[in-house]
Amino acid sequence: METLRTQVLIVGAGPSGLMLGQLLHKAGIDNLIVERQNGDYVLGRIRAGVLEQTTVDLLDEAGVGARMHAEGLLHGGFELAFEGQRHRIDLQALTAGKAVMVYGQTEVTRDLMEARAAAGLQTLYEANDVSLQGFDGDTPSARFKLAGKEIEVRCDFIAGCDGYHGVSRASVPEGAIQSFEKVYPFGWLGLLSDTPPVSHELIYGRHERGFTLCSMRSQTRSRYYLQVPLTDHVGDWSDARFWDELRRRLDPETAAQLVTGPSLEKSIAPLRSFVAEPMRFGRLFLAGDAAHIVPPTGAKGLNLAASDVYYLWQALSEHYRERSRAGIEHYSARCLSRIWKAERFSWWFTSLMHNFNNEPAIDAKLHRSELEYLISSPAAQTVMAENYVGLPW
Ligand code: RFL
Ligand code: PHB
Repeated sequence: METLRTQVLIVGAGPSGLMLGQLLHKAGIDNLIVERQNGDYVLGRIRAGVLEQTTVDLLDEAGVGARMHAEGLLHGGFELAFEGQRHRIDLQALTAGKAVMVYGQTEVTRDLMEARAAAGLQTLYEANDVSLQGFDGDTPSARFKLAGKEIEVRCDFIAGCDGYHGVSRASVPEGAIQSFEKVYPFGWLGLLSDTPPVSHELIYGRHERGFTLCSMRSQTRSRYYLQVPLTDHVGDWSDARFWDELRRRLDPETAAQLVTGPSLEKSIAPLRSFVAEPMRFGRLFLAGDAAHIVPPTGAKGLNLAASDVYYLWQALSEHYRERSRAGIEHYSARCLSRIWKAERFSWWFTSLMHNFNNEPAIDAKLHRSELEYLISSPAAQTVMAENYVGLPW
């Protein structure tokens, strides 16, 4: 067995792991990433599209912001659509000038991967059977197989950035962790196409046939989502069926603007609210989707991953710089305070905009009334805008 040594071992080369690796490197802290998949697979997952200002700032801090600023689209508002009408939520006016950045997770990941390679930092891709040991004591380590070879990595800390299905959370003894979970009775069918977006801002739509989201990756690339039953498969949805269904759920004016084309990607994602507490077990930290999931309606998942990474980077920097344990001790509570607020917002926005099967008639009436209140009340819109642009760290 080959033995390697690093200060921080990061499990998972998604956005959380790559962001953390870059920030630790800038702080002079040695790190190694182990990833189960290959790099192309990680880049092939089409996910988030909306970055909060604080996430943009963190990517700048990590030294990977240049292409994002050149190619990303700043959005000062979005639209809510229901009953054939669109209503703008003016984020900038409601939050004293804040906006969000539309820049795909794929691009964030690519920028981070390139920066990591340029800095000569090591990522071990296609690592199999990763197992974690000793994190409850002073000598944590990980073992895995790489091209048939057994490898052990000894480290000071392990950062579990390996997503919802990763090994890190699963390595924690059952009695030490508590999970809170809600699974929604529908999924999102996403379609990516090289067609101009139907509108210059995002449109979140409530419709009796189900929720729709019109989003984008650039002026020439669109991303659309449809609420679908959990029993549906991607194979059930030809491109033509997708576009027909989307058109039916849009107001006539928007539907008339829709430009369709062949899909580059189509996938169905289930919707879930999930939090695991606490987020630190001795020398093992969980960050990003490894510790929590939000339904995508509020665009919070990647942004929460960024705030976890920020707190962890601060905690580890303090430890190595000042031998202080304060950041490490407070890591979990700091993260969870922000996470629960984003969980609340994502659950609320999801409940408001989706069609729940067998929903009692009164619930549908209450949702409609809430939407009407929202579009008529600057106070209610301010609450929504403050959450959408992102709560402070
Ligand atoms: P990831 O991206 O899942 O990466 C985890 C990595 O760990 C690897 N891994 C392992 N490696 C080694 N050993 C093991 N045993 C391993 N097990 C797993 C995996 O291969 C993977 O590479 O988690 P991370 O880095 O925490 O990032 C989280 C984000 O990906 C996620 O929160 C967002 O995509 C959520 N999300 C959105 N977030 C936003 O902020 N704004 C959005 O607009 C937004 N839209 C979305 C979304 C997620 C979606 N889906 C499909 C879930 C839209 C959708 C449709
Ligand atoms: C996306 O563009 O993928 C996207 C945008 C906003 C969301 C969720 C996903 O709320």
